Formats: sequence, structure tokens, C-alpha cells
Amino acid sequence: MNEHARIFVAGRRGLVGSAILRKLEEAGHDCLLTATREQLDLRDQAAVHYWFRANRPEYVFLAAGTVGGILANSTRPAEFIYDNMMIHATVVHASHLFGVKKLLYLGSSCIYPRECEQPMTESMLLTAPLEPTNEPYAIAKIAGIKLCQAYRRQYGCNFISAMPTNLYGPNDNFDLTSSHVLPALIRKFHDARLEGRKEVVVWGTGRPRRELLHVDDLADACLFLMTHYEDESHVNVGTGEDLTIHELASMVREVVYPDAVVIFDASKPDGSPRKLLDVSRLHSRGWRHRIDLRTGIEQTYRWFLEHHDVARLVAGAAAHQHAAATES
Ligand code: GFB
Repeated sequence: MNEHARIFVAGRRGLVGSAILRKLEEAGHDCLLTATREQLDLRDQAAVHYWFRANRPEYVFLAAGTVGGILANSTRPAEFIYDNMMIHATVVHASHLFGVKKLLYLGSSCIYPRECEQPMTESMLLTAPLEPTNEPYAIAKIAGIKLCQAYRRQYGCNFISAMPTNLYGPNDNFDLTSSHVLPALIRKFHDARLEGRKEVVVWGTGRPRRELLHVDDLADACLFLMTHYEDESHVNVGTGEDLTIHELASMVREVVYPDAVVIFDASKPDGSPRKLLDVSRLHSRGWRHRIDLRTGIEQTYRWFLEHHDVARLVAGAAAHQHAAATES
């Protein structure tokens, strides 16, 4: 993948897509093809074929999708399964039809069973029932893995899959109705400090454990895999370390609002009790993460303060409410 290669980053505005774009630009790549959601609906096969025929990408980072935390997954299951299945099927098929040299598909650690031996190895896929709160999304992500493997077997496509753990970092989603835990905690402690409130409500019991990888580390792993990984099996991408939600909330409180008091709302779902990835396959290929969690939280909060004014958050929430109202 030389610096003049035609590279398509699907999902350029998202947490992952924007990080991959930053990494590619840093590495000197000068032919980066992107299309926003308004320019190209990746669920629309005719539009995607037209775009691929016109732009002829040689490499594809498939980081586009409808994503969200435990609340969004629980309340919008049809969007999560339909959008993601359509995006994966359309982009993978177009990549085959138009001769893409290599495609990297990004899944998620929720593909593994709820009651899974920890840490979870790649071979544990489909060995037991999934976590109910995000099963529709997980089914769509598993289908993406199987798509890439099937096109590799039948057509010889060089399509690979990476399964990242929970991610965070710049350009994350801080809207409380759809965000993942870490950006939600940053937002909650930030708002409480600004509004002079002492108490911050954290969902669940605080006992579940989560592994958190900074998205710049993930982007670095994606470029590494695009260059060095050619196998059929998907590959886990993570830090290999996890902590409880209680410990995570304490870490965010120290960074954002040390005087706050944390209250746990056990009426909210905990989701998977634990989903620590076994990252030995990736480590054996020579890649490891670099950004430690405390540093990553500090850097993400700085980004939040510089970029996420209240107006945008309010607009985002209002847009979401409007969308919900027009759908009902
Ligand atoms: O990150 P999260 O929303 O999703 O929730 P999952 C992780 C844990 O954080 C759960 C707790 O135990 C939540 O109860 N939590 C505490 C909170 N306070 C909050 C809060 O204010 N907001 C949120 N969102 N959580 C996701 C899947 O599962 O994992 C995605 O839903 C994706 O599809 C992602 O696969 C990697 O980690 O439980």
C-alpha cells in the first residue's frame, strides 16, 4: 500500500474512520477517497456500485456503520441490524466486483458469547448465546466476518477482519442517549461540574468489566494489519487489560471532576459481565497498543473541551428527538 494508492475509508466522520484518516495522512498517503453519509448511502447497492466504478479504490477500510452503547443497542435493534448488514454486504460485494486489492472490515468485541471464558480468543466465536442487549448488532457484525471469509474462499478476495474492543478518543459520540460508556462518563462529570451538581449517576452496578482501547491505537493497528495480515481468521485488537465500570468512573472523576460523588443506578442494564479480548494473535505478529488509559482519558477530555461546545450537543440531542418523533 504505497503512498499514492487509492484508499477508501468508509465511515470517515466516525470515531474509527476519522482516526484511520489521520493515521493515513500522517503516513503520507495522498490519494484518500472518502464519501460522507449524505454523498453516498452505503446501504444503496446501485449508488455504491456507481461510486466504486467512478473512483476505483484499491484498498478499503470498512469502518462505517450504525453504532452505539448499551441504551442505543437496546432501543434501536432494527436500525442496528439492518444498517450494518446492508453496509457490509454492499461494500464487500462492490469491493469484489471492482477489484479492490485488499479490504479491512471492522467488527466489534460484542460478537463473542455473553458467558465466555476470559480472555476471549478468536476461536470462541459462535460457541454460545450472545449478549441480549446487543444481539442484533452482533449478528450483523458476525455476518460481516463470514462475508469476508466467503469472498476469500470463493473468489480469492484479500479481505480481512479485525475485532476491536470498546473504543474511545477524539471525535467520539458524547450524546448520552447513544454514546458508549467512556464518552458518557466524561460528559456526565463535565456537565455536573459546570452545573455545580455533586452527584453523577452511573448506570448499572459498576461491577461489569470493560477493556478500553484508544482509537488512535486502533487506527495504528488497522494500518499494521492492512500491510502485514493476510489470514482468513478475524483478529482481536485490544489492550489485553480491563477494569470495572466502578474503577473507570473513578478514573474519569479524577480527571474531570474530583469533588463529584458517584451514584450507581442498578435499574439500568449492566450488559456483558466481562468481554476481555485475548490479543496474543496480534501481539505475536508484532503489534501492541501504546496509549495507557489514564493518558487517553486526559487527552480525550482535552479534545472534548476544545471541540464539543454545548450548542452542538444540544443540536445533536434535538436532531435525535426529531428523528425519533418523525419515525413514530
Ligand atoms: O459502553 P456500553 O454502553 O456498551 O456500556 P457495552 C458498558 C457498561 O457501562 C455497561 C455501563 O455495564 C453500562 O451499564 N455504563 C455506566 C454506561 N454508565 C453508563 C452510561 O452513562 N452510558 C453507557 N453507555 N454505559 C457495547 C455494545 O456494549 O460494546 C456495542 O453495545 C459495541 O454495540 C461496544 O459492541 C464495543 O460495552 O456493554
